[in-house]
Amino acid sequence: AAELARVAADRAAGLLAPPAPVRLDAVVPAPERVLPDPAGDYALTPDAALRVDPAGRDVADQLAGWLRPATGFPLPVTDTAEATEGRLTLTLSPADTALGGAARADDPAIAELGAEGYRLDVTTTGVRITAAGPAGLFHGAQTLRQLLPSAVESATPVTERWVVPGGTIVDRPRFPYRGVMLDVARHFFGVQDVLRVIDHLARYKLNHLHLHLTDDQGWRIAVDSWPRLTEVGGATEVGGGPGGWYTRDDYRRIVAYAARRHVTVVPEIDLPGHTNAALVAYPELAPDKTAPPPYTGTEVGFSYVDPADERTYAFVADVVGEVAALTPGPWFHLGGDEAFKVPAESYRAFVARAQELVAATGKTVVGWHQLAPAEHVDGRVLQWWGTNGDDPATAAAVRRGARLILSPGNHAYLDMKYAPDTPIGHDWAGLIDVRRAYDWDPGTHVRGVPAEAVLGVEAPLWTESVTTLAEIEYMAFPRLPAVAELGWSPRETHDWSRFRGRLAAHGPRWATAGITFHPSPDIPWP
Ligand code: TNX
Repeated sequence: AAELARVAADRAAGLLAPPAPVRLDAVVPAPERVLPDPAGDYALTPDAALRVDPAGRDVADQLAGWLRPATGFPLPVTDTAEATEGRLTLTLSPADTALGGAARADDPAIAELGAEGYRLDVTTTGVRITAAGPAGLFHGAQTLRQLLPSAVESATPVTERWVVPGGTIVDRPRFPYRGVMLDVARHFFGVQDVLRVIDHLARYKLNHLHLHLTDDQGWRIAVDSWPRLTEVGGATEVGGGPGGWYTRDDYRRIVAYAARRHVTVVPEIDLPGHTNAALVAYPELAPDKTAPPPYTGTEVGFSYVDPADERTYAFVADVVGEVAALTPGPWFHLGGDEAFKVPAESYRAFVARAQELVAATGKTVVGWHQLAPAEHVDGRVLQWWGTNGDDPATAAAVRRGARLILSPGNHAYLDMKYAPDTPIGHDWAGLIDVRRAYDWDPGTHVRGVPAEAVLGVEAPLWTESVTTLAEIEYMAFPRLPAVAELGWSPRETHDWSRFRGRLAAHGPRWATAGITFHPSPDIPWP
């Protein structure tokens, strides 16, 4: 009994021990400006309420939803107009209004923080997040979530002192485009898995989810005018598994869930190569008009739709039209990589026509940087996945007006192994430990491409060897936060030793949230 009592007392002491204090500068990605005020710590208490402007209501509801399970507090959400009590306040500041009395002379006005920036003030009496719009409030709310003890990630109530460190954060992104690509073609991932990945993006202020929807091994998005694409082309995947596809409603659900988290979905239909699944479904699209066998291996570069047949362009127009109509975001990704069997001249001609078909839907063309030699179309964006930072064709396309998304294979690829003993993944672009994922600069990475032409960064996850949500998470954590920081944080904050320290504190968060991660030896986990 004495032993039991001692154990119980130890446990209680453990529960009551003050949490490891979170520092105001512990946020990932690093904020633009952090002004700690050690005298201003705020303790969230059971009577706290959230007050919000009507347009920020949905963000406040989400924030309350993140905080209620672990705290067990009711955290009612009320309109700023009706309630005077409340310790967490989310306000939208109209673009022409400078900050009130709390503003320091050298602070940018909220309007200057843009659509995604925010200001967060923590004082002994409460927390205030101010932004020009809901996206900024949302990013501010994610910052607040990181400033609470890691136990906030618990799905059930925890006894804890819910202290938020005092001070002010003024923050906005370096680049407007910050993304992750998920290959749902090599292995199919259901809607629930994709929604969880969107939550992971949102934590780290990533704002684009690029879905690689089609490839040799499977076609994953329903197209009403070409139903066999999914009925036949969707029924395979790498390794011979059952595959799968998204119905129009599935896709709408993904898009809507992402939108609520201020994430834009970028659909990719990979053309003219990587199309074996489409050719199995519709042999008329094949150069020799015969159906190839379904493909469940992992080679690339062997398939292509017939660039010499008008029927192919009708197909592209139908597919692009339907997928664009389902997609509220401004982007449409045409793929364009590894069409090794298509001669350069017909490749360029095909791409030029396909780009026009995208433009006709009102979307902006995105494509892998192999699109570069094709003629320019207004606003087009190339996605750099090279490994040597040097490609004259890409630099020339940028001079003609293209912008660039940086996904260098040897830094940003989430499917590369961390180390030789990583159980899944590739190594064709080298091994990518956390430091390698972090230590590069998107603004200066490609020769001849000025920082002004860089739209942002994206971390692609190809899934030839990735078969489960846990494996997605294992490859993404902790490299996804590293790439997110390159996309969000000002270059002046770039510092490997400080980054690894900040990142280390996220391990317990992931563990508590049930997120699988690679316990990289690069990081001084607590
Ligand atoms: C190259 S990167 C590909 C993909 C593969 C990937 C594997 C790119 C645009 N194409 O088809 O899945 O390598 O790392």
